[in-house]
Amino acid sequence: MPNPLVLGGTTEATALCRAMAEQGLTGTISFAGRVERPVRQPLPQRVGGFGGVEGLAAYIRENKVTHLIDATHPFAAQMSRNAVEACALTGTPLIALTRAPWQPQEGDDWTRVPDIAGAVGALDCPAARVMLAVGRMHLAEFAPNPQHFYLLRLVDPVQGDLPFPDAHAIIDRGPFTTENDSALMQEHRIDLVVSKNAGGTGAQAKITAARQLRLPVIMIDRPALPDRAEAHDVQSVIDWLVH
Ligand code: 3Y8
Ligand code: NAP
Repeated sequence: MPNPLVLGGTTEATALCRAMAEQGLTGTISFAGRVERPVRQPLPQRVGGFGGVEGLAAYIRENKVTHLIDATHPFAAQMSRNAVEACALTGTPLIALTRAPWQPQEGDDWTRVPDIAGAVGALDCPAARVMLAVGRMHLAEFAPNPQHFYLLRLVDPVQGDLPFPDAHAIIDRGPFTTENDSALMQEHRIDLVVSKNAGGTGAQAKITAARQLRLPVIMIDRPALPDRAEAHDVQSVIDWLVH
């Protein structure tokens, strides 16, 4: 019986764990512990870092993990790099469950930047009303542009002050809906959106809403990831796991 470890934290990881449980498969899903209450999962879960590559390799050995499934977010690049190295060290089969990046469509007004720093650079512009929906971890990097009003969306409240003089934080977790994001943008008179190119559906609402409202988007490209086997749907991963 396979004993997989799923690196989670995405809509796809949750869907995978639900399908595995429905098909009578066991395994463990892992979270970094970024938020107070990770979403309930149909498989046993563990929370917290492993302690780098060595820590993950030790976890694999000690828990007799037979397969590693990296279903983390495309921006969780460090975790994905560690997974490739730990699986090479321990000879553990690895597959990534990932989703294609969003592509600009008719009506989109994207300015693509290579990383968070590129987005900060693109915000060196006259005062605007910016929807900054990139989570909490990189907020401080956006401090150099205090001229803007920022509409923030966070999973958990920030302890202490926000790094901007003029900001409003919404505490909410996705997946989000287009109508909700469209209403939010109109209510706060947003005229610019900043987003990671997360792909998938959970974070996509603001991109669709921006298109409908004809708002420009600063789109942050994904970090480069090492080569590894990849699947884009849950059943392919399960077929890989059981065969
Ligand atoms: C802790 C685990 C599920 C997973 C759902 C997806 C969809 C909803 C939309 C916006 C964008 C953002 C953020 C976002 C979304 C899904 C997915 C996704 C974006 C949870 C979760 C964990 C996290 C961590 C969190 C980060 C933050 C990023 C908020 C669970 C809810 C902005 C990414 O406060 C913090 O420290 C938050 C940190 C990493 C990025 C950042 O830099 O701050 N996700 N998000 C995981 C762990 O501990 O290992 O509780 O469900 C999961 C989800 N968030 O099961 O349905 O699949 O992407 N997550 C981005 O895409 O830009 C919000 O607001 O429009
Ligand atoms: P990261 O920068 O790639 O990883 C930093 C460190 O966090 C890793 O080296 C590891 O610590 C720990 N870690 C990350 N994911 C983990 C997991 N699933 N289980 C156990 N430890 C984990 O990761 P991140 O960008 O902070 O993302 C953290 C979590 O949030 C992931 O589960 C990811 O899927 C989820 N998430 C992230 C984003 C995003 O925008 N980054 C969006 C949605 C969801 P050790 O080195 O100690 O093992």
